[in-house]
Amino acid sequence: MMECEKILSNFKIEGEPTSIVPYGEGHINDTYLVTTTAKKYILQRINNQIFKSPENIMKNISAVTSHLREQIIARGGDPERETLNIIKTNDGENFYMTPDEEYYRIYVFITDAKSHQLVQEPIHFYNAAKSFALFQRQLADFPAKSLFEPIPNFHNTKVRFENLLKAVKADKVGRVKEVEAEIEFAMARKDEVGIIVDLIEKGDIPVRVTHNDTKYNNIMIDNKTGEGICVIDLDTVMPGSLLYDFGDSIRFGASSALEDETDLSKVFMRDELYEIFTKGFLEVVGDTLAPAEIEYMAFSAKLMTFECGIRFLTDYLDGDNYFKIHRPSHNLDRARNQFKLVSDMETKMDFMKKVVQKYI
Ligand code: ADP
Ligand code: GN1
Ligand code: MG
Repeated sequence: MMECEKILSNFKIEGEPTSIVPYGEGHINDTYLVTTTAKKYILQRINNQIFKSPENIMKNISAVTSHLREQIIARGGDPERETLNIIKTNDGENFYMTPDEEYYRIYVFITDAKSHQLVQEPIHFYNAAKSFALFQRQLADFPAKSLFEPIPNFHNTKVRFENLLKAVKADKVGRVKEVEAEIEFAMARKDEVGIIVDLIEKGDIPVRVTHNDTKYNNIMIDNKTGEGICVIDLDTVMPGSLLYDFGDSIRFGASSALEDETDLSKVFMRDELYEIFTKGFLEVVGDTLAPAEIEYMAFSAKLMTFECGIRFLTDYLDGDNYFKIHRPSHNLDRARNQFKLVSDMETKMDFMKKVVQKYI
């Protein structure tokens, strides 16, 4: 608490801090809810093992939120709630670096809204779809080249697959023998890992400014209206494919269970959630899609799920250095869960493609 208070004293926050508590279920940063005598804030320690240049990340977020802010104001929205608002340090910076090089930032806490781990009402997921799609649409005229790439090859599934192979070969912590079935599952799909990156390279799929981490818990759902009020977690905003955002949304939000559910009989894609998300997403960006984007939407859901599965598996084999874990088998449980979803989507690919055709 003392340490946190010292950190807070470097920021231009209103009121005196009354409590600081760990908050949220993100896998990457350390997040705290700060309550002061005046208002609430989100304090985050940026994971600088993963984000090697927090300074550039904050430049990205500052530029992107300024751009969004203008658009929100122009359409008569509330810029305090509909985008992240960075609180400056006393020196006017977007982050504070401690003497031992830890990086902290503060955002205004978005009130009267929550981020959920599971979809409670299908309408919320429809609203999330519209918000994630609007996020992209609003960034269509943002100068993509001005963005720093926070994690190179973030959704390059080919590179992710190569990383898995390297981890298998290295077998750093002796876990390979335990996960032969999962490695086999991944190997059986190796021919698919290049499909989207190759289409981007050929120019068939356009590069846009995308969010790249469109988990359902990265959107704030308004408590009263159920609208997707604000897209949060902007660390990975960078040039990418619209299919990354669509696919990753389905991966997490259309699942019947939490990402780490171990009873795999409970893990499948909820068809009605897939459909309603696709409907909402296409209502907002459908008119901007290239033919290859339309063709590969359904596939992107499967590919993003597969990619996430191999990332969890790779991290398990590497000794759990990347994602936060709360039990030794956590990354393996997550990988198995994602692979179960992949299998389920494979049986539903015709349906998934038909849904895209229905709403385009
Ligand atoms: P991570 O990168 O670790 O996932 P996030 O930026 O997603 O971190 O934050 C973790 C959680 O904190 C979110 O899921 C959400 O519940 C909460 N959160 C983050 N920013 C805000 C905000 N501005 N207002 C309210 N809650 C927030
Ligand atoms: C991480 O930060 P968070 O928890 O929203 C990860 C995503 C993964 C996701 C899996 C920067 O997201 O790429 O899809 O976990 N973020 C980063 O749940 O790697
Ligand atoms: Mg998050």
